[in-house]
Amino acid sequence: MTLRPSPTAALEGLSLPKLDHVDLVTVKLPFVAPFGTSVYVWTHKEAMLMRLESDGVTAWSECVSDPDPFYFYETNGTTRHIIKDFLLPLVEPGIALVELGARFRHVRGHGMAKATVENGLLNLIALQKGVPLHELLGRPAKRIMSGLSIGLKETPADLLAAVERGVARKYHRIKMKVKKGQDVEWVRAVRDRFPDLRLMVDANGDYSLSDLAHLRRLDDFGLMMIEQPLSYSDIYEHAALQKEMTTAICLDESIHSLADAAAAIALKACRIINIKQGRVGGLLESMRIARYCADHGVDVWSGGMDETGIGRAVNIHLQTAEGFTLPGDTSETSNYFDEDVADPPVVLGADGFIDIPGGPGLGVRVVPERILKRAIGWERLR
Ligand code: OSB
Ligand code: MG
Repeated sequence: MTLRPSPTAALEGLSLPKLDHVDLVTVKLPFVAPFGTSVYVWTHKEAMLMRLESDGVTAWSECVSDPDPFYFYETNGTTRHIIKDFLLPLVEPGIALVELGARFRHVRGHGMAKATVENGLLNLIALQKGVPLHELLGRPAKRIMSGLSIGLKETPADLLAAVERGVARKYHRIKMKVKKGQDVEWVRAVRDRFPDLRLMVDANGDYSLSDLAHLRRLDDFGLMMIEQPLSYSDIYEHAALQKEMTTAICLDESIHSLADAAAAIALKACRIINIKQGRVGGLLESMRIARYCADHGVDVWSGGMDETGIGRAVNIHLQTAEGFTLPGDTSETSNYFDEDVADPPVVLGADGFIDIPGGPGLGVRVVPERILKRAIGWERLR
């Protein structure tokens, strides 16, 4: 038997830099169009950004919480509270990054808050070393697969037009949101028009097991997967559903940690997992989950939270890690924003792939004037 290095081996020798300043900056950016899901319709992105400064080097990270608890329990209010009162006090210069992980485990849950701090520190360390984030993670560069998430639309014609635009851009797969009463016939309309499209649906937990007969009708459409059909907190009932459906189930909301992923796999609750680095507490836990899934024959992709260019870049670097076998929710910046806070925007190549932005750290440049233009709150924590 050959012993493989742990998925986070490259990070084991790192220690934390000193921090001269830490700020939380909340920005509000209009979406190019409302983003509808079974749980809410968002018209703006309200993102809490973290700015770290150390010896003249500035590193940014993005918290993926929303102002509301409609997708996930954390909100911009709770993430601020947890970061300020519990996580940041644990960040001591000179301690090992792995020691910080151990300290963070004392705080239960609140993965989005943890990921914000961890992402900021990793970006800062990468900038100080002059290496791209994926290199700090121990991963070689590669081109990243793209995927589009299409929100609920007013009419099937609007949906078909959005799918058509995605197909023309050469996205590697298209996901459409569904909800009760807006599912089978809408999927049929897309499938009839695009017979070979790599297509999947996301219900954000809108169904229950009593909808089994209805959900099984989705098996006719050759979908890549159905994402989170049942409750946001369930694993067990998804196992019962997966037994009765041929379409692969993908879990999103239910997976907060490696332990959750292991439970879901042991119960055969899904065949695919959506890893959002924010939802699971950061890049290190994401890499552990992806490795575990690879070892257990479960496909993984990187989810998105309609991030600004900061969080979008983090998701791109993450996808160099072992185990990310499927295209994720990584779309062009222009799908959400006319003007982002960071440059360059994400743009697909002619073959639908995304190039990792070049240069140290995230490889994107946060534009101060755009931050000032979009800022609705600024708090100095240190
Ligand atoms: O369920 O994957 C989801 C966006 C916000 C909250 C939840 C979800 C989503 C998306 C969009 O589907 C992902 C993206 O394009 O970034
Ligand atoms: Mg989802």
